[in-house]
Amino acid sequence: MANGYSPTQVAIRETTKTRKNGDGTAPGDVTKPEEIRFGEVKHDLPDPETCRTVLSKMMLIRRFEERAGEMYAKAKIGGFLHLCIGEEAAIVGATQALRDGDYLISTYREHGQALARGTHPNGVMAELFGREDGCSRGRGGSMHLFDWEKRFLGGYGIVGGSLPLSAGVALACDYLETDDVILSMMGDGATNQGTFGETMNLAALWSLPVVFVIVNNQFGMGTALHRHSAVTDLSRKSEGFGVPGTRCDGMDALDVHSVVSDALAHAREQRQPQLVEAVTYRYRGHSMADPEEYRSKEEVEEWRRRDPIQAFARRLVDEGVLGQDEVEKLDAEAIEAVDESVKFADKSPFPELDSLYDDVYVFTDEVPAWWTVDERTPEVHRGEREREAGQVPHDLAEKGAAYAGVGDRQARKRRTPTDRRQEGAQQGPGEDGEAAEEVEPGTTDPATAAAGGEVGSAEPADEGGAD
Ligand SMILES: Cc1ncc(C[n+]2csc(CCOP(=O)(O)OP(=O)(O)O)c2C)c(N)n1
Ligand SMILES: [Mg+2]
Repeated sequence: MANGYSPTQVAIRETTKTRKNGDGTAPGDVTKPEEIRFGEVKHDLPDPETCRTVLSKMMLIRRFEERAGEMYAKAKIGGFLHLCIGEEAAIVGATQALRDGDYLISTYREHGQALARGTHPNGVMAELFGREDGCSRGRGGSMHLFDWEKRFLGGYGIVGGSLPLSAGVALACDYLETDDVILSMMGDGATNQGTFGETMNLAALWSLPVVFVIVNNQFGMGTALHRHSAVTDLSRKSEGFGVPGTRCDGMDALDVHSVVSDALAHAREQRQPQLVEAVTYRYRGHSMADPEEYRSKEEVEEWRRRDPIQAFARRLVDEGVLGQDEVEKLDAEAIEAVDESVKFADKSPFPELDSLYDDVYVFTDEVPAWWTVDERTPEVHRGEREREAGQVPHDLAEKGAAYAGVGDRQARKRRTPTDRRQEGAQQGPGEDGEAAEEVEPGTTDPATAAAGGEVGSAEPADEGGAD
């Protein structure tokens, strides 16, 4: 398609063709394929070892994500799951430009970042499974991978929420008089958050060593870029705040690597923040529950033809760096590593219920857990009573608190307003009494029906929720 758009997007453009974006472009000028030069060779190949590393990392991410999707379908993974299939070149190209001492922070779509940075696939898969051997010890799940050794400061569930944190880390790098830099990756949707402007302003004002990378996959959930952002050339969005930006081909790991390397060098040496927009595409839905009604199959197919892994592998074979058999071997190794990670995750135990309050930064009388007292005083010190905190979830479970009996559907049922009314009626004013008898999930009692609800239907929101 001449303009790089699917029929759906063209149709949308037709209905809005008199409208101009805030940057003066028409809504259809979003991708500017001629500027990005998708599919063109822009850089010479690096040395063979680097080529091999880049290709195998992209393959590992692709195979890992495919398998994670399957594991989600088998209910091995709960909560939300956001896959980055299609975005591998943006992720590997950017992270390969980092030094070991640099920091990386990302969004909830961050499995690829963790793997690219070197977190073992076993630890990543175990985290998705919510297991003790996960890289966040099973507490974080898909959206909150973390690996301090690799200086990967995590996924983050709040869109734009990681941006101020990255400015803080950059300030710390300066404060500690290191020449470390932080790479702060976000989605296109995050550029509409207030935190975007606030962070750009402070980063420029305080000359912070941070490089922002926008992984522009062209959608914020089901909303296309030109429908959620007035300025669609996202590399220009930070300029007014004093942070210069550059655009690159997010389907070409070498282009991303080149542009991000320059930005990192500038941030490191000149102590000036930089922004890079990598234009890419996500092949899969926003999360696993996305019916993808906002785009056509043809559009996705069109982007699949620019596949970053296939294109890179083809080039390596064409230029004689790798034989086709070696490409296949690397792919087989990626599959093997992912198979192994699934076995590892399956064997890893769930965290002990007693450890529920470990590492929680809260201290009240009700929740004795991790607290911050002056370690020089004679009172209880951090860690001394942590293990006792396990009694709390047991007590809660005995009282039938919501979620306390993990795995027991009946116990997980939230109490509805009707339940509470029934309890109140049984207890009578000012009396203590046992809770009302539980109503079978899925049954409707007259009072609830009148209020338009169904007793026992309020399961914890999973993928049916808004995310
Ligand atoms: C502050 C906030 N608002 C809304 C949401 C719900 N939400 C989750 S992902 C998302 C879209 C973000 O899109 P983008 O930044 O482009 O990242 P992508 O998912 O494409 O990687 C939204 C609105 C949220 N998590 N946080
Ligand atoms: Mg996006």
